[in-house]
Amino acid sequence: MPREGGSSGGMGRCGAALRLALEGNIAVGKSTFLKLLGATFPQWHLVTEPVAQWQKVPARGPAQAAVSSSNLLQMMYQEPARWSYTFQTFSFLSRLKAMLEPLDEPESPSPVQVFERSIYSDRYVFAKNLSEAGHLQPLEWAIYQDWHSFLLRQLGPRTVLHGLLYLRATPQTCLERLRRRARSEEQGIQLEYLQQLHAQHEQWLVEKSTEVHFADMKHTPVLVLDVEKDFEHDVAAQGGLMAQVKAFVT
Ligand code: DGT
Repeated sequence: MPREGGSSGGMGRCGAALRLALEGNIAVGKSTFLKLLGATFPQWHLVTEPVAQWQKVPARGPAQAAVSSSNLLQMMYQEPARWSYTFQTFSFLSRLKAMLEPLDEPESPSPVQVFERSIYSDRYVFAKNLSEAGHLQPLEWAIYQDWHSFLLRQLGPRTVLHGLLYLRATPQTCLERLRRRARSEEQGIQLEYLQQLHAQHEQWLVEKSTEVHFADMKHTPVLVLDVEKDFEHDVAAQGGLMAQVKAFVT
């Protein structure tokens, strides 16, 4: 069970499936990478990030009827000081639900589950960064951390990941990919924000200087995958990346 303090190591499984998260900066190529994993390992269970849910959050009237919807992603980018805490509660909840969702076929031999981002990047990349940038008030950051730790301790082994795949590229490259895909909510994103998120990923996954509060996650193996060079249309690069993932899980 994940608990505060102590340590453990190795890619030990809990239950049948090996659970991995795919981490990396905004627009680094996680969705493309996930599709590649799906094509290479068709028996794996892949869970995409619910960005569409964040873009259309239903608001409910007194009788619980959906009266309208809000684009929380856009609200967070437009007014970060007002909406960051709300965003992090919602993104955490959607990530937790995805993680706790039972597999469709519990008896199937699906040996590996891969989640696009995780309840850990929610805290150790995004919420931490928003706190350091002053968009989460100290009180909000304290409350976030309190319920995050409490819930994960209560939920125990089901919230443990056995490995982390870190897609790594420079912030400049991510910015170019972000501009190319032109998601409307992200128009105002500047290089500085991607540099901050890059630094958070590096501290957490490479330098290991971020304090991780869960014993079962302190020594989770990390596979760093260099995707500075665009792999989307490069079959040889794709083969190299998939071979690294295969070696990591076996
Ligand atoms: P990809 O496939 O590597 O291009 O990845 P994206 O950009 O589709 O997916 P991702 O996870 O980087 O995020 C989608 C959008 O949501 C992006 O604008 C960043 C934002 N976002 C994701 N998670 C969080 C979070 O926990 N907090 C905040 N503030 N923003 C987040």
